[in-house]
Amino acid sequence: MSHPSVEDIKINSRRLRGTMEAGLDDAVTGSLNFEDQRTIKFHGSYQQDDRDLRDERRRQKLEPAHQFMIRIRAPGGVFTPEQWLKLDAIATAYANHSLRVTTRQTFQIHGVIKRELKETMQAINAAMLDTVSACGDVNRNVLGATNPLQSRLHAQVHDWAQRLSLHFKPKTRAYYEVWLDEEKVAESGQEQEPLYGDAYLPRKFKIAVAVPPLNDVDVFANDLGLIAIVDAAGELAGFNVAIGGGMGASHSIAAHYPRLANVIGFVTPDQVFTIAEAAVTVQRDLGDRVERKHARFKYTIDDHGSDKIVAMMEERAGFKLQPARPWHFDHNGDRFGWVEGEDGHWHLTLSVPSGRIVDRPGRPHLTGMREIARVHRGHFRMTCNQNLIIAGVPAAERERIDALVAQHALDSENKAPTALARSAVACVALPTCALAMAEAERYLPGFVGALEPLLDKHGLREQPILLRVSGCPNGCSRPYLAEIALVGKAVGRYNLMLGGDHRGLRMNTLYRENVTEPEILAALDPLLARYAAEREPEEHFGDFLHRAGLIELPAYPTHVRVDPAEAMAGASA
Ligand code: SRM
Ligand code: SF4
Repeated sequence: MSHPSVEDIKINSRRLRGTMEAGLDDAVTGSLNFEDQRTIKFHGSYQQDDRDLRDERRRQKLEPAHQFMIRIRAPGGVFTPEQWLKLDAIATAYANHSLRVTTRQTFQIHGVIKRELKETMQAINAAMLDTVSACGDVNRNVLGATNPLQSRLHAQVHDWAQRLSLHFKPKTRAYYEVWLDEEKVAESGQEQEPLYGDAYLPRKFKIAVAVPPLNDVDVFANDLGLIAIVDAAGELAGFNVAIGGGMGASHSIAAHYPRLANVIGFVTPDQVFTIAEAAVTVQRDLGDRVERKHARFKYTIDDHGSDKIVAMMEERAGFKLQPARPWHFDHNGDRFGWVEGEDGHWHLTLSVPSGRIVDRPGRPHLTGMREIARVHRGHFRMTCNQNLIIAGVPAAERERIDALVAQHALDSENKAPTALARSAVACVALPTCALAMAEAERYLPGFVGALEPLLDKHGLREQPILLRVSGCPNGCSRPYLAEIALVGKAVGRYNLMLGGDHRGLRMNTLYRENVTEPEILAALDPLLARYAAEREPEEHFGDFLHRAGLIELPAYPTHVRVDPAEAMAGASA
């Protein structure tokens, strides 16, 4: 029997209700039916199965070990200590005893069984959090810059992220009925969705707000990027607008490619919602509703031409974009350790290996963060590089936080032997991700360990080289923006991509295809040797590879949409 298309499922879902309530009550299986597995994504959850157990369960003629991943909607990535404690309790009671910071600065929990799914959703709600639109063909978690130095701007940007998230939240009450037992009213299932319409968007849509000089949100990887522009008095003048970023690709299918957003102009703060709505609705109306792999905004833009899309956006918005204003990004990473913010509070950024907060022998990170949340009076900020900031600490409290950090080895990764290890990012991949072709999160420590002797040999221990690992070409760790990236092809085999920059402005390119760890190390050794010997002062690895002519720009049909040199000078591409 063939399954209905996702487009049909959305339209027939009675505004994202489907048959989920009955499915949750069905005790015979740990799974939802095909349609509801698609619909539940809009509620922030994915049905998965433990892939480590898949073969064994098949042998035993058991259904797969079905379980659910839940993703929180947290625009700007800020959590209170009370919320932390509640999430920790949820992860411990219902999930796999870990909290996973994602590359979109929120939390995922894994391993929730169907029988406990509703209880878990209710517990999340009791923490004053929700999971609406964390997944699905709608606007996703809105990213906001986390730079702790700019406390005042951070508050503003966080507010923008919140408001944008709210603005693009679907109007359906499905979430509240299915999970929170909200009473059904006459129009249940027929709510108006003025922004999205009956079939929602063709595909996910992502928005990020960056504050130069840090591009910690990787703004150009988003469907809609907003780059805050500050005037001479330090006030927010508005935003440069960039459209059409996306990392998803397929191995060997040239038509599926990553793309950096192109900057199309500048808007004042009062124009932001209008232009964002114009982008979303143009994509809603023009995006590909037949081939999902070709349905992101980036393809709509490339198929119709950026000029046409911008003209349509301007027409819908009712105003012309101003020319883009100068901006400059220094880098797209996090700065670790304590810094004092403009507001006099202190902020401690901790490097979290692949964002996984869990108790391991000698590194009781989940317990440690629980202890900190019990005494901390500020808040916690998640970064888009899967790290966390204990934010808003009064000077007098630093010692107490430091003691808890040390006691629970929460700074173990801040003290990692190489700068590369501290900033590395890896997606979840196996065992929970259904699309993983190779390990990523579980492989990162081993790979970083294997690279260490090479970095040592060439005196590059403290050189910040950006490494990102993804278990498949979908690019959840934004690997195509890394100086060194491994993109999974099969178990133990990766495409080695090289030459991204450290500002999120240039994509890397394929250097070796389908290689194993020894082959990767053998390929990197001479490049690192030349880099160590020939680099110019302050020159980064990715930039060096290009200057030395050791790699070329990528062969994607559209590749670098923002020329780094122009971007440095503030021009738009
Ligand atoms: Fe992602 C799908 C995990 C950020 C591009 N992503 C998935 C799924 C849900 C697999 C699936 O569809 O069955 C993964 C769940 C794994 C698991 O077990 O948890 C998954 N993506 C993640 C996270 C958790 C990676 C991480 O280690 O942090 C990130 C969650 C973000 C969040 O909180 O919302 C995550 N995913 C990203 C990013 C990075 C970003 O947004 O800045 C990208 C690249 C940007 C983009 O969207 O183009 C990304 N994920 C994808 C794609 C490719 C989409 C495409 O255009 O082709 C897929 C596959 C799909 O949607 O079909 C995907
Ligand atoms: Fe899964 Fe691939 Fe995303 Fe990694 S990049 S989490 S393997 S979909």
